Amino acid sequence: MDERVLLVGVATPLQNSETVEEHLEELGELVRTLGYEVADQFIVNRKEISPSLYIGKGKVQDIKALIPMLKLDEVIFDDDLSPTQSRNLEKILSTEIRDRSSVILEIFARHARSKEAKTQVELATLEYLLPRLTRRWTHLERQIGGIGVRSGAGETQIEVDRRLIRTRISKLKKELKHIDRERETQRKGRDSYYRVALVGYTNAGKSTILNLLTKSDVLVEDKLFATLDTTVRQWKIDKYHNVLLSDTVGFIRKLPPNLVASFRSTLQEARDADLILKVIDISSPTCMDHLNTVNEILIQMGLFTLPALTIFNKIDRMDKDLFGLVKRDHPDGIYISALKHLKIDDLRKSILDKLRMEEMTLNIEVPLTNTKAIALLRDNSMVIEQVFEDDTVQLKCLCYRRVWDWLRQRLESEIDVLN
Ligand SMILES: Nc1nc2c(ncn2[C@@H]2O[C@H](COP(=O)(O)OP(=O)(O)OP(=O)(O)O)[C@@H](O)[C@H]2O)c(=O)[nH]1
Ligand SMILES: [Mg+2]
Repeated sequence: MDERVLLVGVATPLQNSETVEEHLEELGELVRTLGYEVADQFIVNRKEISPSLYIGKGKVQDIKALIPMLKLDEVIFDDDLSPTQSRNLEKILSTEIRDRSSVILEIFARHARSKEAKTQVELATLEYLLPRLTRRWTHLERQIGGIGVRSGAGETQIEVDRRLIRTRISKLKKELKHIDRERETQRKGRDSYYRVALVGYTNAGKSTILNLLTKSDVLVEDKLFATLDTTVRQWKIDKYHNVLLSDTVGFIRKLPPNLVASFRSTLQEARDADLILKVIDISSPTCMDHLNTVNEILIQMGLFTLPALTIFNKIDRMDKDLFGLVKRDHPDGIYISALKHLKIDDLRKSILDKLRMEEMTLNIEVPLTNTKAIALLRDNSMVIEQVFEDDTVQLKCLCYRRVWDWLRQRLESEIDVLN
């Protein structure tokens, strides 16, 4: 039978109960992604967070009374609990206590397919568990079963477990470095492409857009964190340009920080991008919060200043009033439906406009005997015209500025570069 859970959120002077309700709604989605059943929600009003119990003693007793009544298997808090808070709560409630981070970690673990994703999730899970070993973690322990850690055991055992975990963490970090180097090698040779990265909230439609534009078949599902690995595909955006489009792991508010850190290399594709496409699901009533979260994570990753376009997807099922509001604040946004193929040409044209800003047209004359220079130009730019004269060829090429810096140096040793 499905596990039955109670979701708990805390409204404070800084966070009103309406916001908390929305956050619990989302936590509910996360929990359902794991196949659990949400029995009820519980919102507590507090002036400040209690360091020992997170919420007040009286409310803890109220929750305790609900456990047999609602036949609860778990109580899940929307915010991260400190190791002390979760330990104390577990003692009083004698049931499994979790927080949003541990739910997200479990989803990631279930959806991880590649070795890289698995390694990243295991690392994030162990870092999350390390300070919290004094309790039982039925679900997360299953994920890391391999190393024989028994949390919730006696003090000496915990010391042993901590050591095991630390050793494992450094091993995983080494493995990730290794995978990172391999990825670096793959990335070489992609320099002469314009690189576009899809980023955005989970379930916004990133993979759907990639599939539509590049005629691929990346997994698309109406569930959170369907994609964990990065996919890069070529897209012929017009007659002259092939763009590299990448799709990667989605974001969500309150994403565990060590998860973001572990997925650094997966997100590397976005780091190397010439253009970021922020994909927002405009059919969600909280789409503006999603945009804020996306921006915050981009700031954390140091990517906020990269050229970007904001794409509002799913216009086929949006609320007309919300559309008016969003459009007023984001007149430059691109409004599409990837599923219904609406306004996709707007998206293509906007990307092309950005691309052209990074591109220059070169006219270069090369002696026909200089095959090396001709090959350099052909490999690193797009030759759109060639006029042969007696013993030279006049090439008209399109080249990205960042490529030209490098190409120019290479060419200078071969020929006189005029412009
Ligand atoms: N109505 C509607 N649904 C869409 C649209 N685009 C995508 N979807 C649906 O939204 C759900 C999520 O789409 P994905 O492409 O998997 O989303 P994603 O951003 O890749 O999600 P993650 O990989 O989980 O981060 C799927 O059920 C899609 O069919 C759209 O334009 N309109
Ligand atoms: Mg996806």
